[in-house]
Amino acid sequence: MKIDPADAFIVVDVQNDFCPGGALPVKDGHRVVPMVNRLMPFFERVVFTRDWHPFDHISFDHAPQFVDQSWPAHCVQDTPGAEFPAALRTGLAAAIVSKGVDPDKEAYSGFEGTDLDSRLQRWGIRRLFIAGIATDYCVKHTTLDARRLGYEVVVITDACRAVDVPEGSGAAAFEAMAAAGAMLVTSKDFE
Ligand code: VGL
Ligand code: ZN
Repeated sequence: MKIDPADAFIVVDVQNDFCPGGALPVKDGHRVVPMVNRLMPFFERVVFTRDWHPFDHISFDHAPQFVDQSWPAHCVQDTPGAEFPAALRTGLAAAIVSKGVDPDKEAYSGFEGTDLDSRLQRWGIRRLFIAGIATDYCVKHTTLDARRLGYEVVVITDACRAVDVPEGSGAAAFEAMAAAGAMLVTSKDFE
């Protein structure tokens, strides 16, 4: 891949609660960390999104069903579960965008209720490279919003991990992103 100054790398919700041992563990979530670390230096602009919920967020449920988008309490503001994994090279990020902050609203997309679009516009960004967790929720919704907003989007598939409940929803999400005009690549396309 040839990267230029109009490109930005959006790292979606690589947070402790989405890794093994976390409150809403995504299988092999921690595996994206070394990949993201390797990819970040290719970009002048890196943005981290983070799920940043109040303790009483609307999506939290004592008997979470996942398929109906009710979840165990996760990524509660200022708790260890909401932090980035220690191994993630957060110093390379130009910005951190918090979402899901409103107790009454779900927000899977990094653009929803945030200044992400205006920041990217200010930097002159036209193309987004996207990776992170979870493929079938925040990666998908961030990608679909980016396409609606007119960005070119490249999803780095092997640097994403899915909730995958029901099984296959991760694969279906990649199909939906491709259908919306996102290009799918792997981290091997960077060297
Ligand atoms: C996410 C479920 C609930 C995500 C966030 O980051 O994909 N998934 N909240
Ligand atoms: Zn959430």
